[in-house]
Amino acid sequence: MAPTSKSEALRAMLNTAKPAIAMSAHNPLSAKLAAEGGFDAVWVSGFELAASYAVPDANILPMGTHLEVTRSMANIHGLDIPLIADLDTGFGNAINVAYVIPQYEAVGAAAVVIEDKTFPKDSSLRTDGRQKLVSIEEFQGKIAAAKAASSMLVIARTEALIADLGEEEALERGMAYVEAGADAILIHSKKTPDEILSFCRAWQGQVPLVIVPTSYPQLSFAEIGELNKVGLIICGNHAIRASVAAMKHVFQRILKDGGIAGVEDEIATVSEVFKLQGDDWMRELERKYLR
Ligand code: SPV
Ligand code: MG
Repeated sequence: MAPTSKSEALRAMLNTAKPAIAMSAHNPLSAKLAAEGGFDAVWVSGFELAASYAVPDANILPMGTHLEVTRSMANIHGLDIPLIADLDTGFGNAINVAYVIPQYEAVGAAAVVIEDKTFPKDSSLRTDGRQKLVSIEEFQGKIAAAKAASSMLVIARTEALIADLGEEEALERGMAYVEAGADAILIHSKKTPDEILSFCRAWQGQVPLVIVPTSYPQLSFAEIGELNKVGLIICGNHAIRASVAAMKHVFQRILKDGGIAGVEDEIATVSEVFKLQGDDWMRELERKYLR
């Protein structure tokens, strides 16, 4: 699929009565597992990628690392799932955004998310994190620069609730970002569901909302659909957290057992991994071309 058709496919999925579900990924393998698992889209998560390098999610990794993993996901043979790239703050100001956005479209992203924090950012989920926002006008400039630079969906993310600025400020920012051309508004929150429920009910903007329910996991997808405001739900970090839990368990068990036999039934088989590596396609190539 050409980038434009991928973004159009994603746009068509943003149905507020039945929100699309994106799964996070930190490498092509996790993206492939998300696609094969039935998710509508892949969230190329900055948090997951940073965690996979064992560094904080605070613009420690260079933009090129995130761009390269996005490219690698888009190039998985036979995989055609929209990629939503988490661009943090856009790696600088509106000028940086103008340079960065076409590069993401060129590697095959369908959408980008840009957040209204200052660069360098800090993780929204971090207790006592450094949550400072740029002005509404400055962020409108970044959205306009992003929109002008590609045909991808531009999702504007406000961190007003994360920065404890209150619902009124969050609503004002959301509306201002729609005015600047945003295709959807990601409203992030790390409190009980009440904060996000109240925001969603108050939202009168003409574009769908996007949420990342990490901190209020009790809210089901069906309940979110009933609000009729959210077009996309992002499972923000479940690939990396699942991997960490599984690896810890297996590593501990191997040392405790003094051998690898005990975990055999708990881990993927080698042939399953071959399959994920696209072994079927390589066999086809071997048959066709190796002489
Ligand atoms: C990410 O997954 O990188 C996100 C979501 O931006 S959060 O970590 O909740 O900020
Ligand atoms: Mg992020």
